Amino acid sequence: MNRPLPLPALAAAATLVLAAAGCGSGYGGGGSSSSSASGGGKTVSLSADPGGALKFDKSKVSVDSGTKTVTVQLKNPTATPHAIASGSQKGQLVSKGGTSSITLTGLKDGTYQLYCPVPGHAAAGMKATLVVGSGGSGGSGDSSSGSGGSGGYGY
Ligand SMILES: [Cu+2]
Repeated sequence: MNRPLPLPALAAAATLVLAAAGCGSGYGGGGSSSSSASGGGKTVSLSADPGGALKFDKSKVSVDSGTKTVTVQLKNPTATPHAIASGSQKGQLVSKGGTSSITLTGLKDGTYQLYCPVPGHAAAGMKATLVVGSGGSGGSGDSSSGSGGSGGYGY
């Protein structure tokens, strides 16, 4: 009546399931970070003006043409809180010794505005331009004039 259970087989099956689950989650996390490293992702660094002026240490940072992912880091050596932002993406507000960063994805050749989102700072000059490619005037001109024209017709 008692059928002997194939214990070693059960144990092996359970081990396989656990191993598969472990691999799935582990590889998912690793995949995204390795793709940003191998997929042309770049990191550019800025610093808030060490003297306390409301500006960055550079007004322009550039990355190679075709770069789709850029991590922008802002170091803040001053006691005034600052952060880095671009468009609607805002990095963490940091004060002395901190680094604020954002990662911009899906970029095309062209120019992107970087700024400090603290009220008044960008207006006072705390901003910079991220250039993807060689200035990108051709590329960005294409897309903006194209969509403007079709928008008019659509209405
Ligand atoms: Cu600021």
